[in-house]
Amino acid sequence: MTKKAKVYLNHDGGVDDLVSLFMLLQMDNVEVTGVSVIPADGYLEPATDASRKIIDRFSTYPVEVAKSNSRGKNPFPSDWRIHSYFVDALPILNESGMMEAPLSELPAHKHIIETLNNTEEKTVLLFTGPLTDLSRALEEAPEIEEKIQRLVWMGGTFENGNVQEPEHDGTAEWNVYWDPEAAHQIWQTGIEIDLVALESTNKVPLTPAVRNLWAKDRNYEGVDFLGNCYAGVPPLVYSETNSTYYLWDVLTTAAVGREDLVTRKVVHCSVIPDGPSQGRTVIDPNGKPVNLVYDTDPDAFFAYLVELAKRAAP
Ligand code: AGV
Ligand code: CA
Repeated sequence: MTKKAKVYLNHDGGVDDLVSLFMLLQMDNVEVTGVSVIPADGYLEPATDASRKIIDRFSTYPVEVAKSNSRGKNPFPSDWRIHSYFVDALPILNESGMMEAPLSELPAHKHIIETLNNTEEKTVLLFTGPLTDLSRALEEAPEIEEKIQRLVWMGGTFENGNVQEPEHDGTAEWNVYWDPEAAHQIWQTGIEIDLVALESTNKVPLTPAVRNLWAKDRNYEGVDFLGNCYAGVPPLVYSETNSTYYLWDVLTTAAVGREDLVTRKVVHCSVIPDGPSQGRTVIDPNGKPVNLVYDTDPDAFFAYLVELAKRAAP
């Protein structure tokens, strides 16, 4: 048997962040070494509680959760952040009335340092929100760079951005925009990055057809959980709006469990740290080489998602 990859997840409490945690826990080729929650696209308390309840309900092994005390430069709209309360309140996560997954006393960035140091092998860092905690961890303990196998990040785009905010030109992706300086900082390191950009996540929108697929299999507890999570967010029907939901983080997470689901190419790029294009990732011959994940096979991806969800609680 091949060895399980050690994966540490830092997420920011959106619906797809929490579904990502759920999926990661079902992968037989992955061991989750720790989880931390940053209050970017969600609120800290419900996102942390929901994470612990997902571990309680759907993990076969113990996983510790840590809260971040990081704050971003450009806050997410509260209309989006509020979704973390919805997932936390789902009956399936509250049936036992308990919350047993251990909560670390350390803030997320210190929890990252501790977990990497306590893990013998190199760790795959999976970030489905901004990079603030990683940037703070490296500032405090630069030596942990050697314990990182690679960073798989949902972030960035070289096409249209998804930030529609005053004083911004719309070229950035939100996870970069929330803390552009953190991303800029990580681009100065030697860490290998798989950048799951909007180019690929645009191919996996939430649609009524996808919802129907999950509804058909709702007799599986895990698939019912998926359907319920995504019942709280708007699908793509006629044309995209500012609130249309994609499976951004879930595709990113799937790319960890099944590398063949996505297509990569190396691009040299940098991050704009301030001004009207802050958070934009740009092609730059003198920039950092990253593995840009720009394409996927949506059918294979959705099939993998359902396969994992069925495994959770048949
Ligand atoms: O830009 C995508 C990132 C992903 O990590 N997040 C959502 C995913 O968790 C921000 C975001 C962009 N558009 C959104 C977002 C929307 N319409 N609703 C909620 N979050
Ligand atoms: Ca996210």
